[in-house]
Amino acid sequence: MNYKKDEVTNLLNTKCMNVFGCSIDDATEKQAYKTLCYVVKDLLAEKRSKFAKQYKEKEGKQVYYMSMEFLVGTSLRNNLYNLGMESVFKSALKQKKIDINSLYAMEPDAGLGNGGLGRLASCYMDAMTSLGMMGTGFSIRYEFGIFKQKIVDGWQMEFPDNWLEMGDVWLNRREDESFIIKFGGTLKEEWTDGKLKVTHENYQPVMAVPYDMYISGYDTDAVNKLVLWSAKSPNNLDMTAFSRGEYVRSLEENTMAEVISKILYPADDHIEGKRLRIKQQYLLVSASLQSILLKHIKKYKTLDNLPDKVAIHINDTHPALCVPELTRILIDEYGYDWDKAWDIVTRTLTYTNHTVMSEALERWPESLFSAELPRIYQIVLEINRRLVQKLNEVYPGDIAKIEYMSPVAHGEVRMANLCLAACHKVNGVSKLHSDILINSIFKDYYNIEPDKFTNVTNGIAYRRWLCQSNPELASLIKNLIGDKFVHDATALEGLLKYKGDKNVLESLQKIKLVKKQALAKYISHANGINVDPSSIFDVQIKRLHEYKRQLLNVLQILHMYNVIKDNPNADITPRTFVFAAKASAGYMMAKQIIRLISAVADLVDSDAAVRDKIKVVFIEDYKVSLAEIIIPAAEISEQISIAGKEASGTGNMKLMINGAVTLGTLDGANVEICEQVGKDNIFLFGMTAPEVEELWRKGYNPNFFVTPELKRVLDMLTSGILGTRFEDISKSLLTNSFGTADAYMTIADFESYRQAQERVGKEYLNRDKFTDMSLVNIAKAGIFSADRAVKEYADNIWNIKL
Ligand code: 6GP
Repeated sequence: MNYKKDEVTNLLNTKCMNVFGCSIDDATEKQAYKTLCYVVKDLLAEKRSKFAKQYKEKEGKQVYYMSMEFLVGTSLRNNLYNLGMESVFKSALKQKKIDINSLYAMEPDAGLGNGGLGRLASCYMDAMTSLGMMGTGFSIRYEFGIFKQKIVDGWQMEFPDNWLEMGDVWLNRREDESFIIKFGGTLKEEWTDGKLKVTHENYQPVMAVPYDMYISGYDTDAVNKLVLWSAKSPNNLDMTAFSRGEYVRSLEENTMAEVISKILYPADDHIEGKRLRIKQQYLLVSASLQSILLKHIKKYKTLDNLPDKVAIHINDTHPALCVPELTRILIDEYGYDWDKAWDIVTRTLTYTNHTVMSEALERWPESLFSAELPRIYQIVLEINRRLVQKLNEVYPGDIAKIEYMSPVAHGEVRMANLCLAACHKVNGVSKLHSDILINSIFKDYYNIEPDKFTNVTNGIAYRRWLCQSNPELASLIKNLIGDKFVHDATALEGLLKYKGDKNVLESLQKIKLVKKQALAKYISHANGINVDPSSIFDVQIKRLHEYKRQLLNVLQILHMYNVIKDNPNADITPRTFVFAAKASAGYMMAKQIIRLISAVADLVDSDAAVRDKIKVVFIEDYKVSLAEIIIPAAEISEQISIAGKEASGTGNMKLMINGAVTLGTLDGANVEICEQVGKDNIFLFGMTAPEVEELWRKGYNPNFFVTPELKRVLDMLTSGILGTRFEDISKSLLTNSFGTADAYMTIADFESYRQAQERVGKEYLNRDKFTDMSLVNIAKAGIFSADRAVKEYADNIWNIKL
């Protein structure tokens, strides 16, 4: 958008006067921040209205992206950047003696997600918008997003994240577009004219109120919306009840309804089968579908063409209730018969799986499901009945297989099977992951409908992760290869011609140093620890989960500690190990691992012989805005999950595009990163996914893999040297019975990891060679852009022409 400085000043003044009754000169910092956000929101609203009008006339197909999570992070800088107005606002504010950076710093992260899948959803909203697509995200307006983490004496403590206080500036409430959602109750069945009519009675109504958040894209006419539903009681204050003394009870009912959208469940890659969670899921699904269909019918006067005009995407199984709910609405509210309704449902819905971890495969006890959602349950049973009938023809008599594939079996409703039965496209999120899906957990479905399955390797909103988080690097790249890469990430390959160019390598090193200094400053402020910016910054930042193997990293650090203790003059390249990770609140082993990291940090720091060679830092409260500080400073990107378990990873891509070299297993998208950069530009170690499988088959006994060095490290866990004795961790690695010891094969991969870490230390000494590796990583990161991924979704999954 083209605005001059004076015009921007005018906008700010007028808005400030309207909202706060003073000019921007007299505003407090908080008022200035809110004014700026409101002005930006108005600009987006104006663009949105033009875009929506154009799109309506075109009658183009649109995407609805249903996700229980969107990890938005901050929006202000991103919106200004996307509108191309950062510098004009900066100078207008500067004239008023306001530093735009201090306003940026006031914005809380919208942390409406746990990690991978939620951040991916936000990256895809950015890409859909930048590509000019009409894409709407649907989720929940959690009053409290992902908890704030503090580490107290090594323990993770969780505190509520009251993000709305400053974050609600971006939201537009649209009360008049609310919908009623029905929970519980009973069903009345009547046959009239040979047709069964089901009426849902005695239910508890909850109102779903939408809040819109605009999503901007880079250099595009499009502005999209993220619609967040909030639960509200539909009962107004009942004065009769009040006079009967039942006021408190009626208020209690209100509160119960409103609890639904209070808080994000803080668990990723595993489920919590709680009543409130299923209510959240149904609120999201039912409200969104009612709104989509109402809009569609207004425009086209029919729902027959829904699959031609609308793609509804199910982001992991959390919104899988879309399957029965869409069927229900078509039948109960729009009078379709089963076959026609099911045809529309199956041609409209698509599904992405984000994990193979069995504890994440959502299942609900039938008793809970049927009590909360009686009509939906009835529909699920009918879907199941018809499916089983069909499967009996394909696999006659193979009861075990049919049961395995059924949405309802053994007293449970299984959400993944519901998606597999209904969605016309199903995808994994990296080549390896998609292969694992069709060769193992979804194999039986794949065998009957192979064309349904496809892969879209994840991608990132690289303009946020490179251009905005690391403007220094972006500007160097622009100077070298021009600015085509800002639109088309594959243009980054142009950097390859600077391989071995001394000047360029020096500039890259200088920029890395600046970003490392910035992170060092943050660490000194946040942790009170001084780290040396000339040491290697070795970074593992992601959720804490055993399969991600932060533990492997820590064990190797203890080994380095021993090497230095044995020989204080050992040739060890100084290293700063940075961790940041939230553990799901009830995940005890993950919390123990955080405690171990803190204990190792203390041990290393308390030892004069070691502290100059290694530092261990656990930065609290990992979130999008913190990642934006850590990632540009990273030199080694730890992606060390047990092969076969990390579906893709996206941090690996963000780190790569900022020049960090991956130290990783051949897992998830690491495989494709390796394909891109070649084996010389990545530090690989460990077993491959088939080797892991093979070892399980043969029978894995970790004790056979314990080397003398590792034995020494493992003994330290329980010797008391760490202050605390980490018996649980030690046991989980070595002595669990029933063959479950070391379920993530940390011990089997240790030696190979140790050697890889040794290589890292050595190769870093040749700074130009290492920087060359870094350059290749930046140059080859283009394929991992969300623009590419979303184009693939449009082509292969949503059937949308761009
Ligand atoms: C994550 C996967 O663990 C990660 O590998 C992937 O990159 C990301 O999804 C995006 O695809 N999974 C989740 O966040 C999750 O909750 C149920 O899966």
